[in-house]
Amino acid sequence: ALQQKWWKEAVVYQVYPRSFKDSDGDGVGDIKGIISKLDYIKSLGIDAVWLNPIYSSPNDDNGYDISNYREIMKDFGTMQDFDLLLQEMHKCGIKLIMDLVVNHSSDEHEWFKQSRSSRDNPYRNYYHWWPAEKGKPPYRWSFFDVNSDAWKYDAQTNSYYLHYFSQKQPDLNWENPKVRHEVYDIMRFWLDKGIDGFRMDAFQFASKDTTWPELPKGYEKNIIKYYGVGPHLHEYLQEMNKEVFSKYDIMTVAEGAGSSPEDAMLFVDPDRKELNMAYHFESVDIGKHLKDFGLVKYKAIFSRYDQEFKDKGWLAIFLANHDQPRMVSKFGNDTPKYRAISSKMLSTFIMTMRGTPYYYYGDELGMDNIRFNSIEDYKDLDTRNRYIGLKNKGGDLQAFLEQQKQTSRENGRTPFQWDTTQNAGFTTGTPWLKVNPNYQTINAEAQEKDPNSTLNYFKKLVKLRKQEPAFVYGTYTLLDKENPNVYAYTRELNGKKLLVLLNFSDKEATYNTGFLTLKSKIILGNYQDLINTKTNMLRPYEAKIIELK
Ligand code: TEU
Repeated sequence: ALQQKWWKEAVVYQVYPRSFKDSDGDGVGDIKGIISKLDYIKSLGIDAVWLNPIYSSPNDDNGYDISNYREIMKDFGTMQDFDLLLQEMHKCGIKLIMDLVVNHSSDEHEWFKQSRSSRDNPYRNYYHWWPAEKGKPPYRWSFFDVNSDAWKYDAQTNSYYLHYFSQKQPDLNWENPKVRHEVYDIMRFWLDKGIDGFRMDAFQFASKDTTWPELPKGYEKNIIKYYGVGPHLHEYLQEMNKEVFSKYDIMTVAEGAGSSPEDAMLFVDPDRKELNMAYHFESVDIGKHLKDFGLVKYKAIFSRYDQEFKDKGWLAIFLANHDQPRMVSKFGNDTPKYRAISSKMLSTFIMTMRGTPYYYYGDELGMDNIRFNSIEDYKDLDTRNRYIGLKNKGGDLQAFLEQQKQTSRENGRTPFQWDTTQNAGFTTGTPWLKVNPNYQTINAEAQEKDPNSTLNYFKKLVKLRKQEPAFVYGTYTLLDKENPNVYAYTRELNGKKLLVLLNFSDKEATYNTGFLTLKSKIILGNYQDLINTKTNMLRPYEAKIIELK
């Protein structure tokens, strides 16, 4: 039987601090802003908040480039603000999960400044260097580099340094025990303040084959296979567990966990003493929209992972985060007619699957993609650098911008829509990123008053999950596997059997689960009238949770 743990029973709400609430009118969200909205966060009924990085950073990649791991970013406030936030959250019974970004630091971190200054500097081996007299290093692909080249020439020591992400995010050398112990110290610094866990950013990439072999042509199309789970990764995680995690009652989650359910298990098998749970990218790396990818294949991904995890280990369930477009725009339907109903259907999915739900701020309102028209609107280096790269190659910029309207991760980073006042109540100044003009209709204030809003529906789902252990620990069984429109499954624990029916299409859809449900009780549904009009039929984007008798 699965072990009971608080982090398996928790619902995690992700706050993107830059865009949540600005308290001082500089257009950037901050810690005081979050504190001022703790009542709202508490009203959701969630258990834990995962906060994206709030450490000092020149913000090349919105805080994922850290220049001091023990300081708070000026835009976000002070260490005093942070201590207050943690204290106030704990008073409300909410736990705080911090982002730990240690595959790389900022190039403005003191370690890197030292490291690049001379070849014999004591910090030289904190990063990966390749002396230029050996020629060009074997090609390494980079996520954010304009030329997709992860080696950057640095004239000061006539050497190249490695950066899987941007030029301002040099990769730390995890083979160096000094680096590892510096990181453990940083982790203790935050854990001793009383935080409740870490999300391990890009950590699957931390270990590299430092003999730098040539990789096969086109390997970047399968990047996780080549960059994820390097030769010593699991040794590092075990050491980290022994040195740090085992001494605290916390939760840890791997962002990315190799390229298969078997890979993922190795991160979280409790016997191995590494991390608590993992989230994989297979179910989000499906291209532009789920309807093009196909529901049958999509269901198969979740079912395959669940199969591997049925007896041990634990996964996170998510449809969106700050690296993704908005959930409803990618997996649902954000036209006015279906936006709310399909948002509710997707929330039903996240909250009834096996795994800890990670729910992204604003999805409870059904916030959708902003779809910027111009490159000037984008602030994200991901979109901007790819645009420049394409421009240099003479590529089709118009087509690129069109595609970004659907896929850019900045679609998911627009300011939270609080009310109908200026800038949706996010800031009194000029917001760092445009506010979605639909805030006049989509905002928290209006939805709090409307009993049928996506917000109130989400709260019901959270309550239901908290009341019903079958949603946490119950076995998952996929039904009607080949159905291209309906995702149907049961969750079952100690004789209690819950049936979840989700119509992912904009048409009426039939299903065949093999159960007679006419007499069963519908516990929750996203349509106002819960009556079954026709048997074995769901209305467009309908979601139902039924207790089978
Ligand atoms: O993302 C790591 C990651 O693996 C990326 O591939 C991610 O899928 C990509 O950014 C999508 O465009 C983490 C953070 O979540 C991301 O925000 C950071 O930019 C990145 O690390 C570098 O720290």
